[in-house]
Amino acid sequence: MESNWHEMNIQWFPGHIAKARRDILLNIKNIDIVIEVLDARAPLSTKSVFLSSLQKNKKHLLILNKSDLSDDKKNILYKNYFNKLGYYVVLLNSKSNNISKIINREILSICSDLIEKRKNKGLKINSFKTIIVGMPNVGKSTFINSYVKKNIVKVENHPGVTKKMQWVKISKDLLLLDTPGITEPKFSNQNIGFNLVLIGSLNEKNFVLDEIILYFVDFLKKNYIENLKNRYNIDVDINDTPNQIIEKIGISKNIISKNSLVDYNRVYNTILIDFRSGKLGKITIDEIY
Ligand SMILES: Nc1nc2c(ncn2[C@@H]2O[C@H](COP(=O)(O)OP(=O)(O)OP(=O)(O)O)[C@@H](O)[C@H]2O)c(=O)[nH]1
Ligand SMILES: [Mg+2]
Repeated sequence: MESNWHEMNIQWFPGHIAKARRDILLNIKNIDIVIEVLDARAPLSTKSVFLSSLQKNKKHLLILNKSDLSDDKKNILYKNYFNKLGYYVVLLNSKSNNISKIINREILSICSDLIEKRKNKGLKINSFKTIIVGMPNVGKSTFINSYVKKNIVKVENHPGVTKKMQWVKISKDLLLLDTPGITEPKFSNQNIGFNLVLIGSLNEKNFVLDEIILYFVDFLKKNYIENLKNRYNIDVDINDTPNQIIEKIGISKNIISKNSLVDYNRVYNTILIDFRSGKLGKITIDEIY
């Protein structure tokens, strides 16, 4: 069987993403602020290489979204990490209801020099165009809806929901462009692809889950062993193999097939659902060095 790694490299670049990237290139010239939404559980894996390469002279705000699901300590580390690289950074839960205040304050501060310039030229001072970009399913449309306080664009819990670019008028002074999630045609290493499946940015239906979940269980054992123990009510030894841990989870949660053996596929899905929904606890899967 082909490995997941090979499969991933050929499957994750559908036509509408290639088109979205072309459209972003066409629109970005007229934009004042690029707002890139990352998933705080995997901020490095969801950081777009494509966007980094084209934003040399743009103001660039990173939203570390879903920070309600990520590790609080890592949130701070990543905020500092991206600040040092020259980005403006906001940690956010886009499902909370106070985000317009936070973002407005941030935009005014980011654009203070632009406002000054416009003032001097006698132009309208605080009218801004922003583009919302990021990988699939990171919460771009949720961010917009929450910002305007109404369901203006479509949100669903799977990747590839937004298919076309869409301008959203926030107020007479602020225009937002919602874009489909974009991915890289190739990733520099396999773990990035695995992490994108784990957070739901790539659809797990296109992959064989076992390799990904065994990798994840090994990561949990090394970094979040208490979460594993608490969620599944099991003892975990640091020398356990991922397969042994899967076995323990299956027995503890009674995920057993007709032949009285642990049903591995159902355990894989349980772990995936528990992680995505936050039931495994607040976890960040990208490792920062
Ligand atoms: N817990 C949590 N869930 C979030 C947050 N933001 C978005 N979500 C959920 O994430 C899922 C995807 O949200 P969307 O807004 O559709 O994501 P998108 O980036 O527009 O996705 P595409 O259009 O497919 O690229 C939905 O189930 C949202 O409810 C957040 O900050 N916290
Ligand atoms: Mg969307």
